[in-house]
Amino acid sequence: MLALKALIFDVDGTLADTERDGHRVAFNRAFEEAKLGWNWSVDLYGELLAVTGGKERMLHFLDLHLPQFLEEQRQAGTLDDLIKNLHIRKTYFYTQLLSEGAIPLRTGVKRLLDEAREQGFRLAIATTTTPANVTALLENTLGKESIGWFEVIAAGDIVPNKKPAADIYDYALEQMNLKAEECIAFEDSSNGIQSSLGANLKTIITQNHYTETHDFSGAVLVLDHLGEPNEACTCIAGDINGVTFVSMDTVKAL
Ligand code: XBP
Ligand code: MG
Repeated sequence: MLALKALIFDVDGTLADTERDGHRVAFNRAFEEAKLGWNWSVDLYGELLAVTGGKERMLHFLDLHLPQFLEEQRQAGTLDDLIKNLHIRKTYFYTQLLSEGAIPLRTGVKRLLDEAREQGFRLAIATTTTPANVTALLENTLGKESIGWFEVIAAGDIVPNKKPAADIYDYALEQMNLKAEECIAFEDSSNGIQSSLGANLKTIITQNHYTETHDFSGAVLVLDHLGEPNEACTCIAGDINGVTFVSMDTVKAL
C-alpha cells in the first residue's frame, strides 16, 4: 500500500455549497440581462445539475424545455455564440457574487486544508467549473495566497470530457506525477464520484441538499460535512471510527 501524498478536492458542492445560491443565481442574472425570459428555479436547477459544465447545462436545458428555440438557433448558426456569450456573462455574475462574500466554505474545509498543509500533504483541485470561478472562490474565502496552496487547479475545459468522465482527475494525477493510490479525492455528487472512482481514487463524499439522494457506492466515507470540533458530522456510510470530525488522522487511516 502506497503512502498518502495528496488530497484532491472537487469545488462545487465540496469546497463550498455554490450551486443553489451561486451558479443558479448567476445563470438567472445572465438570462435576465439577455432578456430571454428564462429562470431556473431551485428544483429545475437540481434536475439540470445532472449535466456538468455550465455551457453543457444550458444546452441540456434547451434540449429538454425549448427544443424549437434550440433548433432555430442551430439553423441560424447563432447557437454557439449565444451559449458562449451567456456563459461569459454568467461567470461574471458568479464571480461578482463570490466577491460579495455570498458563498462561504463548507464546514471543516479550511481546518482540513490547514492541517494537510501543516503536515506536508500536497493539494490539488479537480473540478468541472471554470478556472476563474475557482480562483475567485479561493481568493474570497481563504485569501489570494491560497491559490498557491494547490499544485494543480484542474478545471473546466482543460480536458475534453467533463465529469462523470475521469479525465479531470487523470489530468490532475498526471500533472502531479502521482499514482491514484497515493491520493484521496473529496467529492459531493454522483457525477463527481464516478469521475474520481474512474481514476481509481479513494473518495470521501460530503453530500448536500442537491446530492443527498445520489448513489455514492464505492465511497470510503459518505458524510453530511467534514465537521468541526464543535460541530459533529454525521457518517452516512463507511467507518469514521467514532470521531465527530474529519482530521488528517481520519483521512490517513482510510
Ligand atoms: C460543478 C459543475 C460546474 C458548475 C457551474 O463542478 O458541474 O459546471 O455547476 O460552473 P464540480 P461552470 O462539482 O466538478 O466543481 O458554469 O463554470 O461550468
Ligand atoms: Mg461537485
